[in-house]
Amino acid sequence: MTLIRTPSDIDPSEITPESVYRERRRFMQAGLALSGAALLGEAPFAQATVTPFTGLTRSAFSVDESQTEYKDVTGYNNFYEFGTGKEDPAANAHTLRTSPWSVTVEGECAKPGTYTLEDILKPHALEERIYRLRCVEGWSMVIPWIGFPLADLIKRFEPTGNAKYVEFETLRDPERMPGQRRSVLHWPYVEGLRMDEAMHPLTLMAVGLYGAALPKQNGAPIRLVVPWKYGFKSIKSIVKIRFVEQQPLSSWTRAAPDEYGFYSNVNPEVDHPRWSQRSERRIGEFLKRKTLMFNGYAEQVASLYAGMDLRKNF
Ligand SMILES: Nc1nc2c(c(=O)[nH]1)N[C@H]1C(S)=C(S)[C@@H](COP(=O)(O)O)O[C@H]1N2
Ligand SMILES: [Mo]
Repeated sequence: MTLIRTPSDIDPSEITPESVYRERRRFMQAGLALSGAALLGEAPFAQATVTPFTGLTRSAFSVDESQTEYKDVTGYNNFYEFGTGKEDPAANAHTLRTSPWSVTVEGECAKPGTYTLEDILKPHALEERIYRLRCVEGWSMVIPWIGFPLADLIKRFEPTGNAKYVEFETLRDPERMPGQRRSVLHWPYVEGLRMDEAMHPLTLMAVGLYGAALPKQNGAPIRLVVPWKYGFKSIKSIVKIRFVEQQPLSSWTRAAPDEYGFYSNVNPEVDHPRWSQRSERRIGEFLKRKTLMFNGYAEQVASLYAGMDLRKNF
């Protein structure tokens, strides 16, 4: 029995992320943020349930663009385990049980095992990162995530020289994930990254957004965020991390290999077979924007793909 509630135990009605967030912004502007960050490193989830994440430092990787409204970030989602409609996850994800939660680490590493969420999170200081997220369907958002670099987590498991890729799996639980009773995708949802992509400092393990724990529809209690790739690479509600030698077969590639390749870097030059990828609708805006190479993160990540044909490796 644990007396410490994890953020995902907290009913969304107990928190008002937008007002909490505004409050925190005021604190940060007053220059009082740093003391909170030190506190947070100790026991991030033992704090008052009303403000699970206060005083976080904002990562220098953040973009300085206006953030998508909280109601859209949490009300317009893709999480096929809870239905294929954009409003289905917010309506249905309450059945997801996020506590207890554990992550099983397998494959080419020295420290495989099953780790509780608390074990996973304990050594990591959380920070806020405001990232663009661009869905392959042609819409985008700007989201203030809370998390820590995936690289720091991976290092703890000591991957061997044979670990060329990392494969991730979402929970499989058809009782509580009604979308899994239909075979729209092969379950569990699988995604993967090449090791250098996984170790890139932009690649984030997220546990919150807008100052509070991840809502279930956004992939509670822990998810990946890879900001230069199409949104579907950012797998939600992760229960398995596997270090492998062969390139993983992701659920989307398996479903439609001509449409969703392994790399799935945001690339306005390579159309989806059924639509252009030249522009996108930023949710909340009226006019379309031009889609940027690597979703605007080219300066940081283009070198990962030097010498690769990005039309072939789409
Ligand atoms: N397990 C799982 N992860 C998933 C998905 C999904 O259906 N199942 N959808 C993906 C897609 S297509 C997108 S665009 C993003 C959306 O994240 P958001 O709803 O938090 O904005 O989650 C990704 N992660
Ligand atoms: Mo997506």
